[in-house]
Amino acid sequence: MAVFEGNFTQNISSLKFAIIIGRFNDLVTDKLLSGAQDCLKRHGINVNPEGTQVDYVWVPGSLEIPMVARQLALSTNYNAIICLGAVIRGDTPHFDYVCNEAVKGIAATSFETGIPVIFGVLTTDTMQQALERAGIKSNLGWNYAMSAIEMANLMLQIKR
Ligand code: INI
Repeated sequence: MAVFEGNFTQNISSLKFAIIIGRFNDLVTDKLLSGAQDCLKRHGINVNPEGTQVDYVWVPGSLEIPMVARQLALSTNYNAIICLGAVIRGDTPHFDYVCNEAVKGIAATSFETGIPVIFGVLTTDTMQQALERAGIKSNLGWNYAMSAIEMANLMLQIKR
């Protein structure tokens, strides 16, 4: 028997990622993106959009993230896909609809395609809480990128 665990050191130069970013609340999503890029870069991944390791796709809001994630996952060009969005309750009466559709669609995409799709959509009551998670206190963009590297490497191990 064996223990499988994703790591942060192997296959680094061959890994490919897509990052999908919602423009809605881009004060927050821009910062999540910076955190994710910082993490990928410090693990040796070339985050330059002109390079071969990370593609970036901007969408209007979190509701559009799942369909784009699905399309990218079906292309099989990526080891993992990171979805970045920010849904803030104070801004909208349809907070719950946007959150539910985003989480359902992202989870379904992972499940259907076998490509790790990381749920990096912040769901908070206030802009203050969102900003605290996007850089004022910590930057969860970093954590989402860590999950992407870990899952990319784990899938390479268990697909063998
Ligand atoms: N999209 C978000 O990413 N965050 C939000 O807080 C939000 N609010 O508040 O409505 C939001 N709405 C836009 C939605 O994601 C779609 O882009 C839009 O409905 C067009 O389909």
